[in-house]
Amino acid sequence: MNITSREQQPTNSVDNAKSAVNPDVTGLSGILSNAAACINALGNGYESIAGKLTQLQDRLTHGRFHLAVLGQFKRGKSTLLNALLGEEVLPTSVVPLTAIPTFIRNGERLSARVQFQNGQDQQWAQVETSDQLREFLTEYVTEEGNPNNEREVTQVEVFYPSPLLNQGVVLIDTPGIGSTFRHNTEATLNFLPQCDAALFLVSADPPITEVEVKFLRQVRSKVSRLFFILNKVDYLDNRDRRAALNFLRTVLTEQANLPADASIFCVSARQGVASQVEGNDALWETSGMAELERHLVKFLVDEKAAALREALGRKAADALAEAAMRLRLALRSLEMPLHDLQQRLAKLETKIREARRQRETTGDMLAGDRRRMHEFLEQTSEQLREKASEYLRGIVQETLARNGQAGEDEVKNALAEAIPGYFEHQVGQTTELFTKRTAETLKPHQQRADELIESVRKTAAELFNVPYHAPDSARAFEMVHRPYWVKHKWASSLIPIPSGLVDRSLPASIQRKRIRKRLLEQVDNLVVANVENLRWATFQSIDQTFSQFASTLDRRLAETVDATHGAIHAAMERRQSHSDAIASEVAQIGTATMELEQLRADLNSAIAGSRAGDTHERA
Ligand SMILES: Nc1nc2c(ncn2[C@@H]2O[C@H](COP(=O)(O)OP(=O)(O)OP(=O)(O)O)[C@@H](O)[C@H]2O)c(=O)[nH]1
Ligand SMILES: [Mg+2]
Repeated sequence: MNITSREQQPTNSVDNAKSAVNPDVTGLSGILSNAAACINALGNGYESIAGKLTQLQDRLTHGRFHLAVLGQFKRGKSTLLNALLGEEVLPTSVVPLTAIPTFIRNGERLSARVQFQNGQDQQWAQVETSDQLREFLTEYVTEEGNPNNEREVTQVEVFYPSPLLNQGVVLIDTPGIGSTFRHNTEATLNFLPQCDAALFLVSADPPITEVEVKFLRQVRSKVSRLFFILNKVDYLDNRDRRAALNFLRTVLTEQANLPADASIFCVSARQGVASQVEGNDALWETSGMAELERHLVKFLVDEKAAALREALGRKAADALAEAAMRLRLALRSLEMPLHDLQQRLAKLETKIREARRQRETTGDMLAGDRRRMHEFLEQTSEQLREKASEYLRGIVQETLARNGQAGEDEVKNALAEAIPGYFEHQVGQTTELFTKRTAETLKPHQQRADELIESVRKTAAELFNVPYHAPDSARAFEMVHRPYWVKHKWASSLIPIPSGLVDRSLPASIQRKRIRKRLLEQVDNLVVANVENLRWATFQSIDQTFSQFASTLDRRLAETVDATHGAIHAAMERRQSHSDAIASEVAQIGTATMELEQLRADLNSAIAGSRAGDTHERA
């Protein structure tokens, strides 16, 4: 094992603000890197925005999609990741263990990098075997090796060659919530905004707890794409497994407001690891891991690139807008007489309190609209069931009538031919209907949300006499579509009807009647299955759109408050403590403001360009 010593990273100083922008780099990624360098050079108060931009740029370059495993302590999160990787890379234990979020990325050879709180040091390990890697990680990511995070680690990255990680997906092992190590819960809650999707893990034994339900609600407000996993099913026989699954489903539906048919994967991560180590394919299937892996691969192929680009573009635009507003407010706050500044700040604080009260009212109205949208979906599905049943039953009757001798095979072929086209058409109509209806429903909310955020920005802008940018509604709200269901394979095959002894002894006409009856019953089952697929996918789209809308609103409001109140407050503190340094700071901010404005304009045209089909930098 080769562990390098801590390396010093170059630091940015205020002096290089003018040279931070490199005119030679272009495209979305170049703009992000210039914007990060420019903001980074501003130093105090801007570190988080600069850090955000650097991370976004990095993720764009590598097409990195953050898929985290979340859950209560000891549910088997690290074991599940080991099963997916095919080796015991991450430390696991019977006591609460993982303490630091661990990012597992694709790499040509096994290695790990640890970053520390001072942001300047890092430690690398190049290793030969997964055992060595696990030993190294134990020193940094576990309660055992790094109690209370006394080593002041912020992040650990593991580089590992794996086909699952090939396409830029980053799997993230997170500390379990709810253990006596409260800092582990905090580490995971702080990490949630970085998740693009998550596997929410509970175990069959013990069953889901109140702590987990509360955590799930928090997760749902931050992560819109979730997969549920019931782990440790090897403890249970088939009957108990069904009971555990039913219990989980009831809790998810009644207490976490999830749809009754949300997909839940039953797995034994422990058997999954064993099957990988032994190369036992049959055990990989029976452990449930094979099905989970297939589902994940499909999700990543279908949705990763779009989801990532959408997330990164929006996050970058928000970060730049926030920085621009902050700079202008800081400038005014530094120039204004102190007494005046105090009075204006007090007025802004009153406005912020009012906006927070209004946000609560919007939340209640959104919940009502989401419920009504679900009811409308139920009605639409019921109508579609009736319509589809009538249509497909018609095909059965017609095929049988066309030829008195037509049997099961002819009917089967006729249905297999008709079903995909029929349901594809219904998908198109349903998508159109719900996209339109969701847009109509959310439009007034969007207007109110814009007004709310605008009112805070406007108050700050007016009080401090700076121009303000109205929020960009089109970018803030986008309907969530789930492309996978459009590519769904429709259920269209009939189960062969066994002709029993009784049937064979009956006259031919009665035999045909019985076959027709059974065919019609099966048609009804096919209708139920297909309509159900469509209903469930639409349900998810609605739910995700509403959740995303609410969490976007919260994020925008919090960022607005931070960008206005935070900047003014910081400037006031500087006025009170270092009045002699203010003149040079004012000049510096003036230059940075101009640079940033140019970068914002560049970014907006780059996003517009990529939307219009410019796929040069596609993640
Ligand atoms: N029987 C059984 N045990 C499992 C399974 N998955 C994990 N375990 C065991 O559960 C214990 C906890 O597993 P970990 O993977 O460390 O759990 P974790 O969720 O990462 O725990 P924290 O990092 O503390 O949050 C270990 O003893 C595992 O061997 C499983 O599918 N079946
Ligand atoms: Mg763990």
